[in-house]
Amino acid sequence: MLPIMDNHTLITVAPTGAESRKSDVPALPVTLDELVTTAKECQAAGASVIHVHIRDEQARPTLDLARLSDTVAALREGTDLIVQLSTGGAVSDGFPARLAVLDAGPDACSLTCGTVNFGDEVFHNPWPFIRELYARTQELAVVPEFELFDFGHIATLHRLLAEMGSPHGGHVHCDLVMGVPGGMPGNAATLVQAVAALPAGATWSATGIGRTTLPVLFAALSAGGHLRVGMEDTTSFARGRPVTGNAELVERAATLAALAQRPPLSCAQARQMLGVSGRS
Ligand code: KMH
Ligand code: ZN
Repeated sequence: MLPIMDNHTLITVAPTGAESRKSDVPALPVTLDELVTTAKECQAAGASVIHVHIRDEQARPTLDLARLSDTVAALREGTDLIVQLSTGGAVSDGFPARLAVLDAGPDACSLTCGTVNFGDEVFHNPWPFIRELYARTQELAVVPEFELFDFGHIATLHRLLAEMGSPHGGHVHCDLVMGVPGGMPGNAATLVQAVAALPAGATWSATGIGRTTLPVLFAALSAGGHLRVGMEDTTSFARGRPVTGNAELVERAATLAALAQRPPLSCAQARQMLGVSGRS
């Protein structure tokens, strides 16, 4: 029998991000209530991981620790989703605040493996910061997901694992973030090359930003990968049709995964695959 991860699909939802403005995208979940509501809907639709960025009272991105801790608690209370906090934050966030995210006690966190041009900005992830963040995940028993925006990030992931050993939980899971202006393009040929370069035994998901969403989703499914979807990555459902909520993106991913004979993993199965411990 195939291992569960080979005939099922992990669906991660990234509902908010740090880039879109609520005033431009009214359906974006920015309050804690909106986030928990969308999280429940997305779990029901087939998501098992939630990648979390939060906003302040004015709906601006924040890494405020008390707010992050409340968010982790509320998502645990309201859902079974694996709570993965973003350590990327917004491009304007400094390294100390990004490291401190782990003090909010999430199950998991994102860990980007290199600096990348990010539209007109730069998303800074120098090697010493990557090392420090990784060491902190190991100390605090947080499972990292390695975010890979470009091929150099894959080389850095190999270096990180060689120098610092396995992640907490013992399993390497990567997310290919494709189609960022400045990163690798979001298309099937690039995805296949990137997957071939990943560490042996790693599992991977992929997401395509903006109009690369669908090409990357179909390529990931056909190459045996997992999926990340959500309004962090796209605010259009189809040409000229804005997303009305994260759940419809998860529903579409779950439907396509089921058609591909790899239905969504449950939250418990996702925990097992990623090495995230159950909640006590
Ligand atoms: N908002 C981007 C600058 C992550 O969450 O770890 C970084 C990002 C990656 O979204
Ligand atoms: Zn993010």
